[in-house]
Amino acid sequence: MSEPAPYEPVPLHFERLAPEEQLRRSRAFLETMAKRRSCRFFSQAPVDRELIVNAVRAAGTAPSGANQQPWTFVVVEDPETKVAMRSAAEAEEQAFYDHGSATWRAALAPLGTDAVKEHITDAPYVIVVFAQVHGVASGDEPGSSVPVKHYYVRESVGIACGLLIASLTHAGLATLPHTPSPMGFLAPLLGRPDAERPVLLLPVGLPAAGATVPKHALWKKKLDEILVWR
Ligand code: IYR
Repeated sequence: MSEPAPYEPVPLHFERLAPEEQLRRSRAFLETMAKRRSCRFFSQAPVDRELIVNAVRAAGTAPSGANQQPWTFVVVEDPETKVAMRSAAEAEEQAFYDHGSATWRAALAPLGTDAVKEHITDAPYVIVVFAQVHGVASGDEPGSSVPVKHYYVRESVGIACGLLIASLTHAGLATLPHTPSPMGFLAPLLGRPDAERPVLLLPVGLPAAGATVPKHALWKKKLDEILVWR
């Protein structure tokens, strides 16, 4: 089995910003993020692949438990694969909207969601984020492999998803974090190994002409409801 890398400190490269520049960047980023809204209606207009690649690279810089980086980002652009994902997701969603928890459905009512998921086929890209519940290392026998325990997988992948959405938003793209439940169809459909679990399906693109958002989604908690100083 491969040994872990030894501890070896190297210099930290850190760009110190002037206070005014810190404030300028902080405010500009806040202004961009404050305008972000999940978008359910996508134009089919193409989007530069580099925007997607750069966002995945940014997500891949996320801190993670033991720096194990337990994530895989599958970018679906193939129309047939999108159609297959949409029909599998819609079948799951239909079951949820017909028979799912009444309390849950009531909580979603202000969002106006339903089982129709045209965003999966309309958006030029759908990024499917997978969590690697364990890693794989080569075993003692030639050609064999052994599982490697991964730590804080949910937290790590959650942080990476946040960076992914922030990066795409910063690049002027619209996204929709979509979590069809239980998403069991995604790993086989996308040819992912057993150790990977889907976490998020993220259509990415530009909003369709006339796209709307639910008024309820404009509401964000006030600062004093989310920030506590001690
Ligand atoms: N997965 C369903 C239901 C849904 C659940 C939550 I939590 C939402 O914030 C929105 C929808 C769907 O995508 O319609």
